[in-house]
Amino acid sequence: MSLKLLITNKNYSSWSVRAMLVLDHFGIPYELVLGRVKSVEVTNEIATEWITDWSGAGRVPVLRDGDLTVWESIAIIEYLADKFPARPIWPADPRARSLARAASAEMHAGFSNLRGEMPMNARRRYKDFSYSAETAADIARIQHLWGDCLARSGGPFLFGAFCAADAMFAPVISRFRTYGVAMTPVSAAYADAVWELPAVKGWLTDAAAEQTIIAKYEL
Ligand SMILES: N[C@@H](CCC(=O)N[C@@H](CS)C(=O)NCC(=O)O)C(=O)O
Repeated sequence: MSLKLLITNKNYSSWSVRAMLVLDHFGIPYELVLGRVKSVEVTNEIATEWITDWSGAGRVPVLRDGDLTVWESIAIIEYLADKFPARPIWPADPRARSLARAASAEMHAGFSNLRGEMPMNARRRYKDFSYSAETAADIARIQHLWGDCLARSGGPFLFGAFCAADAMFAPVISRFRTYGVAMTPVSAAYADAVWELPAVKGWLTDAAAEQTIIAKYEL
């Protein structure tokens, strides 16, 4: 198999999950490889590879296609869209595609308060989790953005059919569920639609079964 995706785990590694969902949802064959980070203390580590042997950036995900190495989740997704043009990884309509890319770029570059205060932990559920006003603003912006996209497309996914933008936000849905974030009815229906996808169900089943524990993400 020529494509290999290096990740650390499926429970905590939100950027890994984004690339993995694109591969899984669009039926692209690949080999999953588990990597480890020198600086992170992990219990029950089962990784076989040092991430720094794959990428100087030292972060996951990393995609290898033969002698080509691509890092950064969004660049990996763009590479997959280029390599598999018959798969609708981005919307076909150029206007919708530009908005899907804008939403994905906003996710990739932003929402640092949400990401910092609510690390992804797909299998955990917290009650009465409190968060800062800055994180509340991130949550409001995300739900506003989803509402705009869904109103424009008619749903059930942000741009009609599931695309890369939905993969970029799937870990946010996981965070909302983990930390009990209240969602608008429109956001909740969108989250439910994403959670019904076979690729998402597979991710969550695997995450729940993982033995790896990263203490700093167990709040
Ligand atoms: N901007 C990068 C972020 C990648 C990233 O931060 N990955 C985390 C795991 S989700 C990581 O490798 N953390 C290890 C570390 O920071 O040492 C991307 O989009 O791929």
